[in-house]
Amino acid sequence: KILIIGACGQIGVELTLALRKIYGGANVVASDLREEHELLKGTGPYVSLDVMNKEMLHVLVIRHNITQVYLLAAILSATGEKNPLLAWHINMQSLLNVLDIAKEENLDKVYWPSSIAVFGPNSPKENTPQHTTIEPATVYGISKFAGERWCEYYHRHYGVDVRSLRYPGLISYKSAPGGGTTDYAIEIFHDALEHKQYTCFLSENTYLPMMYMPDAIRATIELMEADQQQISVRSSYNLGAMSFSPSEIGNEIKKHVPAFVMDYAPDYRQQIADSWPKSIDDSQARADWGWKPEYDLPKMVKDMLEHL
Ligand code: VAH
Repeated sequence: KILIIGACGQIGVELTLALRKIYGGANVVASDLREEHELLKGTGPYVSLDVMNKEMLHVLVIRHNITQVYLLAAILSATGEKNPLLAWHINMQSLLNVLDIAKEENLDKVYWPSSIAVFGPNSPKENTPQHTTIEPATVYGISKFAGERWCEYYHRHYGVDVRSLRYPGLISYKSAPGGGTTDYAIEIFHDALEHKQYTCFLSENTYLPMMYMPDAIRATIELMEADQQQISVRSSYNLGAMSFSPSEIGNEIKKHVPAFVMDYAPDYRQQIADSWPKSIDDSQARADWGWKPEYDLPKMVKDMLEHL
């Protein structure tokens, strides 16, 4: 059975629904600190869980016969900069709790997301390679990079089959984002439809690697279903789909909402975005387990607006 930790978050809701469709609702236990998300109600078992409570997590894994854990709970980049030590503590201890229980209970597989946020100002900005200088400039990035090192350690020393993807900024409409720097690319849709206006907290030419949620969910499942010998990266795979700037997504939205206007008021999140790559080289993921994105900017904008 699968346990999803952080099932009510932006990724968690969609990953829970996708996994339940494949493996059956009863075989996917959803958990979060928060109460059950509307979209999850009636689709399978839900338990309240604080992943920082290792004993509680261990009991839950045994009681529900869990054999795979997806750990999605984390403090994201923007929120993390407001509370550095809390973000470090939560992002690291939650992962260590899961990895150690995976070792003790000999779990089949573990999934844990990293991020392009591991790259810092000294990494190549264009087509950032899988292996390169990695000097994260945010607490979130530091915790994700350290987490990647721990994943590789637990795989090498204890044989834990933990797999990971460095997600770009993710755009979705089913569940609210959780305090990320790329959240502008979600807010812009809601404001375009409600107010036909959006004030962006990043400057107009801030290019960032981005991906539509359906691609991210499919990548996660394809990675987790790959044979072990296909996996050559046990830290975290670079994963890419597209890159765009606020003005580019604004212009694409304007094709559907002609009255839409946009202005810019960069805030503290501009420095975070400026420390990240503009585009990602994900050739290792394509070579190892056949990764291929399906959504580009026009296709994503059309789908987002149709659903919203
Ligand atoms: C964030 N959405 O902004 C996350 C992600 C690459 C961005 O890690 O913090």
